[in-house]
Amino acid sequence: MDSPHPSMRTHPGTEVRPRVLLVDPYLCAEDPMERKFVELYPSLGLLTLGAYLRSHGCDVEIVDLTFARDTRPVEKGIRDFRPDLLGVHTKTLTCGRAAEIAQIGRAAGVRTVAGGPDSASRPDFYLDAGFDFVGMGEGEATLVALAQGLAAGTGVVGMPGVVLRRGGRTVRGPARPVLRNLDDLPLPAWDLVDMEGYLRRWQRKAGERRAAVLTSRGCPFDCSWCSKPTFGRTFRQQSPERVVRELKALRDQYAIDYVRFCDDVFGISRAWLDELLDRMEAADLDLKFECLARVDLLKPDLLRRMRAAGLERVYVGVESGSQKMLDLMNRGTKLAQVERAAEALRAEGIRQFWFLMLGYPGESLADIEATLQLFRRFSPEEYSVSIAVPVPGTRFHDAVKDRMAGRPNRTRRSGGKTLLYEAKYPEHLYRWQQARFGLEAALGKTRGKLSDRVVDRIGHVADRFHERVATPLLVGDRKPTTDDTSSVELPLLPSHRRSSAPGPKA
Ligand code: B12
Ligand code: SF4
Repeated sequence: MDSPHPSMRTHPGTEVRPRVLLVDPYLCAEDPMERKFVELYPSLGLLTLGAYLRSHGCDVEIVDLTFARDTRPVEKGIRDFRPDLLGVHTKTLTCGRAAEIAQIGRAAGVRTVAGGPDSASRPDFYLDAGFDFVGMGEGEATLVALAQGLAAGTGVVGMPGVVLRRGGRTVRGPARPVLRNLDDLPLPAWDLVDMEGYLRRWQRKAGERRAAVLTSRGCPFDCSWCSKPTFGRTFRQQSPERVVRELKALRDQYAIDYVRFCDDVFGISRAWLDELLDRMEAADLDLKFECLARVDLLKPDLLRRMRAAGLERVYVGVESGSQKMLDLMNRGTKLAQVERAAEALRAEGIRQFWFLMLGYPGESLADIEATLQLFRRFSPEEYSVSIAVPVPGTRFHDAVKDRMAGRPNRTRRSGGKTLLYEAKYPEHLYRWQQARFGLEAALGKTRGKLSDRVVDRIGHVADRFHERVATPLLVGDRKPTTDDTSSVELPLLPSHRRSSAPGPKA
C-alpha cells in the first residue's frame, strides 16, 4: 500500500482532487526538419487525457513545449500549478527531452508518469531515466486511476496499465482493457493549449485554420514496420454523430475551416464513412478536409463523394513500387491497387501525398528502381521518401536490432534521412536515391513549362549518371546477388512520361 505523497493535498470535508500537469516535450525550435516541413497540431492524446481527467474529478493543465525555446515552462508550470502528478507524453523523437523533464519533476518532488507510444514500447528506458511510473497503452482510465490511487494512498503496485520499480525490479500491472465505446470520451480539452497559436500558424502557412480530429483508434492491419504500442490491433470508431459534434464544436469555437483526420487509416468501414459524409452534408459544415487512407480503400465512386464533401488531399502509404517489398512489409496491398487509386485521385483532382520508404530489409537496387518508376509514372503532387526507421516494438526493429549498434540514435530530429541500422547499402546510397526522387519531383513540376523533350533529356542524363557514376561509386565493389540484379548493369530507364490518367490536377 502506497501512502499519499506529501504533495497530495486533501481538503477537510472535501474529496481529493488530484492535480495533474501534462507535458508535451516536443520543441519545434530544436527540429530543423520539422520547423520546415511539419504540420503542427497539438497532441490529441494529451487533449483527450486532459478532458477525461477533468470529467473524472481532477484539475488539469498542459504545458505544451511545441512553441517554447526550452523546458523552463515546465518549471514554471510546476511552480504555479503545484501538481501532484506530472504526466509526460513520449515519442522516440523526444525521449531525451522527456528524460530531462522527469529530472525536473523529481527535483521538485513531484511524482512523474510517462505515457504514449515510445514509453509503451520500452518502459524500462523511462524508468531508468527517472520516471516513477509508465502508463501503458490507452491512457485515460489508467491516468485517472493512478492519480486517484496516489491521492488516496490506496496503492498502485500491480495497478492495470501501470509499470513501476519496486526494490530495483520492474513490476508490471496487467493490461488494462481498452475503452469500449469511444463516444463516451468527452470532446478534447482544446482550451488547455494555445489553439490560437496553432491556428495562426496555419493561417500564415496555408491560409486556413486547420485542426486535427481523430475518429477511430487502432488499425486492424499488420505492417511489419508499424509501431502500435498504444491501441495494438484493436479497432474502434466513434459514431458519425459524435464526429460531427466534434467538427461543429471546432468550427463554432475556433472558426476552423480545414480538418486533418488523424486516424491511422480513415474510413475503414464504407458504411460508416457513407453515414459520416451524409451527416457532414446535412450539418452544412462547409469544411475542407484531408485524411490518410490505404490504396485498397480508395474506390473511384467513394472518392467522388468525398471530393464533393470537401476532401482536398489524401496521404497514401504507397511505400514501394516493388510487389516483393510490399509483401515483405506485410502491407497487404497490390501494385495494381496503388495504380488504380492514384488514377482515381488524379481523375477527381484530389491532391495525393505519397509516403515512400527506402532501405527496408530485402530491398535491392532493382526494387528502388521500381519505386522510382512508379513515382515517375504518377508524379504525385507531394511525397515523402524516407529511409526506413526501425521503431522499437516492431517486427522490423526486432529483425535489425542487432545491426543497430554504433548507429546514430533517433532522438533529436524527425528524420527519415539517417540510416539507423546496418543495411544492405551505405547511407550515402539511400541519400542519393532520395535526391533522385527530388529531381524527379522537380522535373514533374516543370512539365507544361519546359518541353517534354527537354525534361526527358534531363532525366535521361541523370539516369546515366546514376548508372555509370553514382551507383558504382556508392555501392563500391559489392557483387550483385540473385536478390539484386541491378547494382552493376542497371537497365536504362524507360519513358519519363507520366500516367495518362485523365482529369484535372489539383
Ligand atoms: C496524427 C499523427 C501525427 C500527426 C500529428 C501528431 C499530433 N499532433 O498528435 C503528424 C503528421 C504531425 C505526426 C508527426 C510525426 N509522427 Co505521428 N502519428 C500520428 C498518429 C497517426 C495519431 C496520433 C494520435 O493523435 N493518436 C491518438 C491519441 C489519442 O493517441 P496518443 O497520442 O498515443 O495518446 C494516447 C496514449 O498514447 C496515452 N498517452 C499519451 N500520452 C500520455 C501521457 C501519459 C502521462 C499517459 C499516462 C498516457 C499517455 O493516452 C492517450 C489516450 O489514450 C500516430 C499513430 C497512432 N495511432 O497513435 C502516429 C505516431 C504517434 N507518429 C509517429 C511518428 C514516428 C511521427 C514522426 C516522428 C514522423 C516523422 N516525421 O518522422 C512525427 C513526429 C512529430 C512530432 N512533432 O512529435 C509514431 C511514433 C512512434 C514512436 N515510438 O515514437 C506513431 C505511433 C506512428 C507509428 N505507428 O509509428 N504524427
Ligand atoms: S502502417 Fe497503417 S495500415 Fe499498416 S498497420 Fe500501421 S496503421 Fe495499419
